[in-house]
Amino acid sequence: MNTPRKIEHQQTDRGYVPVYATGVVEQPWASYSRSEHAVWDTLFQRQRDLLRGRACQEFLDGVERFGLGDGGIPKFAELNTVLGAATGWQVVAVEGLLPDEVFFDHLANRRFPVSWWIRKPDQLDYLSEPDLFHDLFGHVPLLLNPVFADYMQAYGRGGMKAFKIGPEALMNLTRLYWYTVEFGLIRTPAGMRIYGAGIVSSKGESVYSLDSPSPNRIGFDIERVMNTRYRIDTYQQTYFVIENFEQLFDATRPDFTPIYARLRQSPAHAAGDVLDGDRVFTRGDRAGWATDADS
Ligand code: HBI
Ligand code: FE
Repeated sequence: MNTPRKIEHQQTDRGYVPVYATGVVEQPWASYSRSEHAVWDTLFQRQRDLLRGRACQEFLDGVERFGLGDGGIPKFAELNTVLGAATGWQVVAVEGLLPDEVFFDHLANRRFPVSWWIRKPDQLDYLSEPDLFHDLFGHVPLLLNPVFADYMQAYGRGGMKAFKIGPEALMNLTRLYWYTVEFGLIRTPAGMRIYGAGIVSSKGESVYSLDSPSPNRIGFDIERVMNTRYRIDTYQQTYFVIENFEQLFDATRPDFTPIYARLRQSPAHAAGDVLDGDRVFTRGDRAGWATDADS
């Protein structure tokens, strides 16, 4: 991994930490408290038990291969030995959300940014920004799957191009990330399964996304997804379903420029819309949906 250049020391509640040009810091593993390790163990055991029969097998296999349940917050350096050998990806510790272009550059270079801090015991069920549990447990196991790993790098490259095109293209790509990497479902012979990080790291949504009659579940189509607004503050009103990870990676092969041009001509769909051309697996009954504006 090409270690980014150090640029400054940033004051955090653990004193001064070196922050690199691309937001990368060292994982302060030795300074995690017993309570922080216990938060990881609590969240891990709860989600592992809940996700049996709910998360896709590729995700569950990744969790086992990394030994994420061995007790306490994992050491990124140890995970990177396994991850680097499998798909050339590396986990890098960061302070939190990064500017889009910095984030895309990491993905384009097979570096996945993981927040070095973990939520407090009183934040188990909701927090405003992705923490170590969301990023590491939610996103990293699937990076051991070669096709999904290729998709994530292709997404990062697409993000670098979209960033140069402009805000509408960026929004189209952000929606693609949201409805696949964060909240995606996948069909399997045993039924629908979860692969999205935002779902597998959430106790409530791990159940709601598969069991609730409220949301729509619609077949994945990249233009449909890029043109559909989403919910930040509630469970999703629509989940998009892929057949397999190859379908996802293949969707990133064409140049997106003509897609962006077409989408600029058509108003975005509301998060809960069901359209004539949709492949509808479940038409939601909309129970409990928020009525305020989508993002
Ligand atoms: N930064 N650290 C971090 N993690 C993310 O998941 C992330 C980000 N910056 C931007 C971002 N995600 C989203 O805008 C993506 O849709 C690009
Ligand atoms: Fe995420």
